[in-house]
Amino acid sequence: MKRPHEIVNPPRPERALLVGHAGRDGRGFPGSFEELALLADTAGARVLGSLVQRRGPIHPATFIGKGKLQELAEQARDRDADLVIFNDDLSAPQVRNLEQELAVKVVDRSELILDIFARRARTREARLQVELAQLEYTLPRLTGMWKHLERQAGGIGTRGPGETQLEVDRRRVRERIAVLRRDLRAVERERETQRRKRRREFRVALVGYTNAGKSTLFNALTRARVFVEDRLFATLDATTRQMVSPERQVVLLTDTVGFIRKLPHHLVASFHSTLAEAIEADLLLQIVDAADRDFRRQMAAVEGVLEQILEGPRPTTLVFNKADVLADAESGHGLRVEYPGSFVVSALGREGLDDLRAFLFQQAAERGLRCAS
Ligand SMILES: Nc1nc2c(ncn2[C@@H]2O[C@H](COP(=O)(O)OP(=O)(O)OP(=O)(O)O)[C@@H](O)[C@H]2O)c(=O)[nH]1
Ligand SMILES: [Mg+2]
Repeated sequence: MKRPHEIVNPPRPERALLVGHAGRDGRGFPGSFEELALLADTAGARVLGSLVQRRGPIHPATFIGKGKLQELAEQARDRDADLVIFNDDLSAPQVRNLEQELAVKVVDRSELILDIFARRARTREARLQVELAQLEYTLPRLTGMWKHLERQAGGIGTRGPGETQLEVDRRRVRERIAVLRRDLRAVERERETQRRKRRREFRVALVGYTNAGKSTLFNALTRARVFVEDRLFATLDATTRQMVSPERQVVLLTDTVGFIRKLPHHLVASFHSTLAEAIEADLLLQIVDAADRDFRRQMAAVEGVLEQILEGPRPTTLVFNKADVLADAESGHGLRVEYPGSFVVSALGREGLDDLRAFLFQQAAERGLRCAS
């Protein structure tokens, strides 16, 4: 029999209000703001409601204007919110001012994304990369945050007299960053050795916006069982599998982490070892959720991240996924006309995959010929 103290209640989801400034992302604003709700949900929060500043400049001290701030404070109080999530990055002083005014925790979009990555990181490599990104994000924000705590630390193990708490905190963070960088370099060397063995093979990486269906397509093409979920950032690691044609042609396919608008640049930098497979691939397949009305902006965001991580242009083939939920067959045809050389498939419904497979093997064969000559 269970004793009462053994009954564990699931943690209460944090109750969140979302805040956006419509002037920030131009026409992309509704999409990026809807996405914030998905991010909050993925992070385990319950979204109570949202508040949008439609016009006006960014307020340097509190990001939103005075009137909106008052409205937000009332909502937070009336609806018993635990936290407020902003769709844009905030400076350390802005967070401090807002927390003072609102009397609840304030989190920005980057922090939310970092939090999701931290929750979802399973492998050692992913954990190291996320922690590095989180600390890099925190370091500049430590500035002045602890002014009220500033005091002489002194004593054993500190640098000596005159060091303030802030300096101690900063130094600890920097030391930890150095350790993480060193550990990650070791991981990267290991992967590099693995990759060298594969260098003769034709390598294809699936890249694209989070939730586009990369892992579903990867599983369908390789019979792997990579984790799939209708939430953001289901995948944080790189998985590579072989595809072999009846003629024994081999293609190496890699599934990896997805991208998003305003992806914190620390994350992109620290995920270098996971993204290395994509960085070195012979061909990129950019998977696009054709059923998302924002897919063109999502494509632009993906291309932006690719530009950051690749040294030059890379052969890329577009794969429009989720054809099963497109309004009609016409829209699939329209996409193929608009983007010549692209494929329209349903990874879930396993439609259009034979053509895609044939294309990949043909590319591999052509490369084999090039290499042999
Ligand atoms: N209707 C439909 N849904 C699909 C299709 N392909 C994938 N999905 C769904 O889309 C959601 C996301 O799929 P994933 O394969 O996890 O997407 P991903 O691109 O790997 O996402 P991340 O790992 O988060 O970047 C899941 O709920 C899938 O079932 C498709 O062809 N049609
Ligand atoms: Mg995935």
